[in-house]
Amino acid sequence: MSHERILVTGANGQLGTVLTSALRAKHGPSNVVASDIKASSTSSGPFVMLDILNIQRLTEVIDDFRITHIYHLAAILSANGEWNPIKTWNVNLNAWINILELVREKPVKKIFFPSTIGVFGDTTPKSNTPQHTAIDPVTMYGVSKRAGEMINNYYHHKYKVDIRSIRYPGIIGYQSIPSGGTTDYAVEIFHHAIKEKTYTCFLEAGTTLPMIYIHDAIKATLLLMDAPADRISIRTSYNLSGMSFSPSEIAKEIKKFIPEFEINYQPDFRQQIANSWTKSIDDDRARNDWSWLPDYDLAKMTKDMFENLSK
Ligand code: AKB
Repeated sequence: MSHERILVTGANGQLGTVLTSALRAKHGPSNVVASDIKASSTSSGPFVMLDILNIQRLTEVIDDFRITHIYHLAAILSANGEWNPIKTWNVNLNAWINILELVREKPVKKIFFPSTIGVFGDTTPKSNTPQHTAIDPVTMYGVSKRAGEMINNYYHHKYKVDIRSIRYPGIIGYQSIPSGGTTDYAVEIFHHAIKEKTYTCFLEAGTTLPMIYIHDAIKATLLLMDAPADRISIRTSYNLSGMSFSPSEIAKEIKKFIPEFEINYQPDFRQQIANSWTKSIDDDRARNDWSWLPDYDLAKMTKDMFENLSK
């Protein structure tokens, strides 16, 4: 039986929903407490309503459930973050610092912080982006996540907190429709293809971005969190790569399943965000340190998406 008592914040989100299920399958449903600012429609284990900025409530939850591990997924993503930058800073960074301060005093052993390819900016090399490189993000999402990465490194070295983190590419999954991100098109496109056989994309045809299938994102998270501490050489956040493609390339792949599918392009403000990000990622450190290897490329992911969405 697992000795881990896990808290997942932002558990109703795109990654949270699937990660909570995976953790429950691994550690037992009662050992994984899901939390979110909004009520949950599913209840396969304990759930608490939690505004991540409410420190008193957070303290109660950690104490009441004797939490030993935290996966802090609550965040405001790149596109939504631009509508309210100060709120984004508070939710993405100040709430994280509150958690780190609490963790120093509590018997919490390990914590997980999701970072993003959104930390990369105009000065970052666009192809095969190295782990250590120029990082000048242009969105408040990227700024707050980059600050979080540096805070991770600080708390690890100063207070020995066992913090682990991944820079996720855009995540694609069939379990939910994401909102507020720049890579959301790559999920929306499947739903529109099935329902309407057409999709109007908010990015230009040739905008290549790093992406990852949800199963690989979960696999990487569990691998990282299970790795022995002496294998973790990056305490800011690990680069992670799944695949890279553009809207026109995914549309071509979708046409193999729905030949009449048509894509149109109407770029909006998210195009500028996407242009500041990189196209492909060098994740050698994740491969060397905790044996990371993705299972899905564009073709395999597209097939799996259609199989699952058609259920
Ligand atoms: C977003 O588009 O904001 C996110 C991300 C890449 O972190 N999906």
